[in-house]
Amino acid sequence: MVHKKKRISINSPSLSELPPLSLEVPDLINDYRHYFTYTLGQNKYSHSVKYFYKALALTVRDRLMERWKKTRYGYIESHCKQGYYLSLEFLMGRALGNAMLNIGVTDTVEEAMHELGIKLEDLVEAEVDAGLGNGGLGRLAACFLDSCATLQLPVMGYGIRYEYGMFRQCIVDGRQVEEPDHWLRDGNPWEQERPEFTQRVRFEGYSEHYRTEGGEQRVRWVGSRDVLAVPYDIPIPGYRNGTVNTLRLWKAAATDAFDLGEFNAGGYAESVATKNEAENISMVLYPNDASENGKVLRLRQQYFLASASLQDVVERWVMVNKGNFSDFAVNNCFQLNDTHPSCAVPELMRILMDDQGMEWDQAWGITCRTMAYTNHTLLPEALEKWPLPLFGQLLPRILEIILEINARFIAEVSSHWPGDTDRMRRMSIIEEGAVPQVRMAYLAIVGSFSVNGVAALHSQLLAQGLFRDFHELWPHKFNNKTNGVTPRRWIARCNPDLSRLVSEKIGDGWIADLQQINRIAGLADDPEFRQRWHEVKQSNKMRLAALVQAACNVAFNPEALFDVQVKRIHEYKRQLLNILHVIHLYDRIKRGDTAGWTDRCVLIGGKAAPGYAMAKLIIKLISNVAQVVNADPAVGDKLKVAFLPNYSVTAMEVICPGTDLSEQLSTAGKEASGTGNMKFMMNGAVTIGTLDGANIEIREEVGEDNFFMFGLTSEQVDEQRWQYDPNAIISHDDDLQKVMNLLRCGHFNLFEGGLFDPIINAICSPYDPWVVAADFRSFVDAQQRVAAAYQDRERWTRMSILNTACSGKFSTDRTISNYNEEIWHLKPMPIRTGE
Ligand code: 26Q
Repeated sequence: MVHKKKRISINSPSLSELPPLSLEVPDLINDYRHYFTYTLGQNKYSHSVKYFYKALALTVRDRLMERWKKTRYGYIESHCKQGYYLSLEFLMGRALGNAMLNIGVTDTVEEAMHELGIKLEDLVEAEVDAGLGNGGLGRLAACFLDSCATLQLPVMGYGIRYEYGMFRQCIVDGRQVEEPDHWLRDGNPWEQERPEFTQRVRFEGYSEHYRTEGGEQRVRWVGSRDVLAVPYDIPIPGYRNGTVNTLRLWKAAATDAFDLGEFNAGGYAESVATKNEAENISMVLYPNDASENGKVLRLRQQYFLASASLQDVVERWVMVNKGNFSDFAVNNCFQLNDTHPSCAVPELMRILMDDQGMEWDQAWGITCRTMAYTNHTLLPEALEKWPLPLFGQLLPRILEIILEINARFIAEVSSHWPGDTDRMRRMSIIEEGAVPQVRMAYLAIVGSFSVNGVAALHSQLLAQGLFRDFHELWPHKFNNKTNGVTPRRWIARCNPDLSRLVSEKIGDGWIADLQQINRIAGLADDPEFRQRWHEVKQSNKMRLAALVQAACNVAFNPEALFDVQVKRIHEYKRQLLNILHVIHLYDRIKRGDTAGWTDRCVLIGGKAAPGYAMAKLIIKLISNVAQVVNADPAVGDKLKVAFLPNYSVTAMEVICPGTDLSEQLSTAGKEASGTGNMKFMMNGAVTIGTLDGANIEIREEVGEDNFFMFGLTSEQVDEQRWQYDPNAIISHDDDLQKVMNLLRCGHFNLFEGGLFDPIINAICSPYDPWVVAADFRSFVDAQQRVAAAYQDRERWTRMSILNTACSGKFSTDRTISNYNEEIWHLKPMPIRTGE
């Protein structure tokens, strides 16, 4: 099972030295045939598209392999500083199209397939998404890897190889039903198992203090139940630069059968059955995008990732540096994607002290010089906490280290603010209470040299609110890194027509340097360019309309305004506000108030956490409203509404190019950044949005004339709270009153009385944290301005062009350059090509 110890020494440097593989059509065809026939055992009677896809994936993968090897050699031989992105989620989506784009073989492969009578697009469509993430945080990790490889930075991703990714969402009778996503069923051609780098991760047991033969005090973790972590490596190609970085995903495996007996007095079969307990760790991704506290399996996952990854890095370090750690901190940096991997802080302490024999002070000096923490939420209820007793049961040695970190930290607070016991209580990593809790964010802050938010407003609110005390103590740790998205997947790959048009005018330098796309701003007033821009948008809208027709059986007319909101379903994201506006439009049509009407197609999509009842009810309301609106002949083409099931990375690749209006409606001060907003902007959608997260920076870049802003500011939201009276707002607003009446009278739930009462009550509650009613008027007015703007096609097209033109800031290449210049300090590592 574990081949780790068995090594043979073969001195044959030429063994792995081969000439680079050809990218010419005939050679691609040859390799394709070889895989199809010999590796996959297919023949002329084969019909399953899966094999046709797989043969191509293997052909393309071969072209990554030599670059991958060269990249690895480059990093090893230069002894350069390396970065590690630790994340419980990597929402990669499909790999084939992206790999072909990045190594520059799309056209030749298309030609090769054409000669074989195969349509490339059919094969690309046969790939399943790697959906190892919930939403923004997971997709950000995937975009970051693309940019690190494109900037040739030595960064490795570390994550978990979940057997089941994000659930598949079906809509049955208007309600969400979850189905398991067994994405590995047909194998994964992009992964390479590397059992020789297997690590052992401990759980349970207890810690034992002992003296070494030399008389030193040491600690060891004994009586533990261990789990093996087996790495699977996935290649991450940079954009046309020869670099191929690595994403290493860990799979949990039971230690071999002999060990099982030790814990199990029962029989052999029972013993083997306990393998499940170990292997469960990497079985399934938790589908909550706000923490669901207290699930021990989740904590197992988190420690499993942190421990396996750190042991892996330290093992490589020891191999090369022979146990000399003096340069470890200058040569390694770990970026923690939220608090989920923050066990990395005490785990590195444990490895350095217990395994490597270091003293506390030296280990601590190394740890808090190598860890950096990114926060992704402002909602206090989403801050991760673990009950101390549970923590101590599962990870006794780790808790012991956390308590020591905390004791030393509290001493520091006390010397900084003598006698301020209230502050000590507030800042303690351990929250007091009937059941004390470990505050993971505080652990991450104390153990890191950098703490960042993900948009300007978010970082500012962190420093003034959630982490105020820490900001006062260590202002130098706090910084902002505004999010981005990769322009390779989110323009070049998903919008080929737009890419061609842009490249025809300004060349294709924008793909690796998105600031260049600003050069098309000068063409916004060129009638011919505008016409072509409009034609591209229309053809992308037809593609989206086809998707909606197939998935929802609703006919979207491409002449209408395509109004889209896709993201996780959450009260703070206010899909409710969107549907209230839809009901308002429906009401206007029924009243005959349609002078100067703009036809509109509203698309809403996103998954609800399976246990989040309110979010699920919002999906049901959207579905019911859609049904009533779409079936009403009096509405006709004026308004169409659809809920798109199973929103995913791949769906977004069709959605964002075909969108006119991007809905970014979060209550101000609640959305840390948002990244869907950036994908829409890049593809020429205009935003209607609140002053929240990165919306603020989007508006700054594109100018207020090309952005539809509405709603309260985050300060106003906070002030409102004390005097918030939604019922007064409703009674003073005829439009809102009519909407509420339609909801109350059961117009959208004729046979299920009271179904939407929880929603009605939430809107009418003076304690509604999301102040939906407060922003209704402002939202409807902004939508009216949108409708008027859309009627002026020239004006709208100009706005659309300017949105794309001004999106340069939101490339993850910029984000990653900021991380590197201000946090990581890694040197780009060019790859020697042409050897
Ligand atoms: C934690 C503990 C237990 C179970 C689940 C979780 C968990 C899982 C995922 C908690 C949070 C998440 C995901 C959060 C997320 O996606 N946040 C989003 O991050 C984006 C990238 O920075 C931002 O753009 C969004 O504003 C933010 O909501």
